[in-house]
Amino acid sequence: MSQSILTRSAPRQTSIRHDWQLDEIEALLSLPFNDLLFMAHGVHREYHDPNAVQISTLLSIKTGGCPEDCAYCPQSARHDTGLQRERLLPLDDVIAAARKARAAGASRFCIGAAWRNPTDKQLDKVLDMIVAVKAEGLETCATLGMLSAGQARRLRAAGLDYYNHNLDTSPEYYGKIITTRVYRDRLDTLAYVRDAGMHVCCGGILGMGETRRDRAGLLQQLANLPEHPESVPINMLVQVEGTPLYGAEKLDPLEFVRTVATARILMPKSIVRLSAGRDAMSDETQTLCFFAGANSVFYGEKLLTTPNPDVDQDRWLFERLGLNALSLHEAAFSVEKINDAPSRRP
Ligand code: SAM
Ligand code: DTB
Ligand code: SF4
Repeated sequence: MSQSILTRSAPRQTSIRHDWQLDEIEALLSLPFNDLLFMAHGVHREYHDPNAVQISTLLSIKTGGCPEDCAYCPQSARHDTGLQRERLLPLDDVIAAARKARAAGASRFCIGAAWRNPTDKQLDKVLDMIVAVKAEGLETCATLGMLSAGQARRLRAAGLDYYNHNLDTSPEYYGKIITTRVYRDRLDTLAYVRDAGMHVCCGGILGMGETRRDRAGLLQQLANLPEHPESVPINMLVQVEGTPLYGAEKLDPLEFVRTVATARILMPKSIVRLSAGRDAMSDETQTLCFFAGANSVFYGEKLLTTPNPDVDQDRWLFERLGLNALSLHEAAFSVEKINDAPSRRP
């Protein structure tokens, strides 16, 4: 266990809030960079082992042909991206991929489907996959689109640990990106997931032409949920030719780091995942994100359909930074124990 000596016995001062105002969040995002990173890193150390990074692996179980019109997504049937549509993967392929992910050191295996929502018949097949992946000793996560309350309960009963469902952007900007569903639909699914007793994985995408105020708006929605999502994936848009957002003005990487830092301050306990977009990101930008409070990545050469840094490249980065790829549950638990131990010195 790699508990940093610098975190030991640090009392927690940052409280968990759910009443963040938009202006407050925008003010954080606009702080001088060093002040923002100093604050975010301080919060990070209060709640997490600063030298631990959790690794998750993604598998697309149903690729392409999605009826939704998300302007960023290569899997929408409405955009001509040249992506080959595929049928639902057979169970054995999913098990083989989970074994490979575990052998590479992943602690969580996430399956994704290009659906608006699963039908009950499709869900039956996914439930078998969840049972099988759990039997391999991995935490399970799924992202299948919108769910009914009953579907959320069935997923939980099968043993699903996390459900990923992103808000993607601010409520105000959402209509510019997606017209086939509304923000409320996303919030409803998140509530069903929570009520069913699953952990929530919810974040968004930056670099879609949104303003800083929109980024603040996204973070406000996440931070003011009744409970903070356990995982908050922050994606940098992967620009795919054929999607409406291909050619959009690129976001300044330092603005991306600012958003990660602000997410860490607003949601101290959550695991903040540096998600899509790492392939086009410098090691230095990623390093700043880890300093700012990111403590999870997707590992493996492919996300769902787009490239991700290869495993050797990531290992080399972690080695240079002294970051340990371990189960963050384990790491968070150990910090919890240290901080909350009755024998703790003041
Ligand atoms: N269809 C389901 C849904 O939309 O909820 C699950 C799969 S969908 C691909 C999962 C998430 O991937 C989206 O919510 C979005 O945040 C992210 N995503 C998709 N395309 C992306 C891209 N080109 N760049 C960055 N993130 C992307
Ligand atoms: C998330 O926030 N990012 C991941 C995961 N959740 C499912 C997906 C990224 C997808 C990037 C585009 C692709 O590979 O198709
Ligand atoms: Fe479909 Fe999900 Fe892609 Fe939207 S993000 S087009 S819902 S696969």
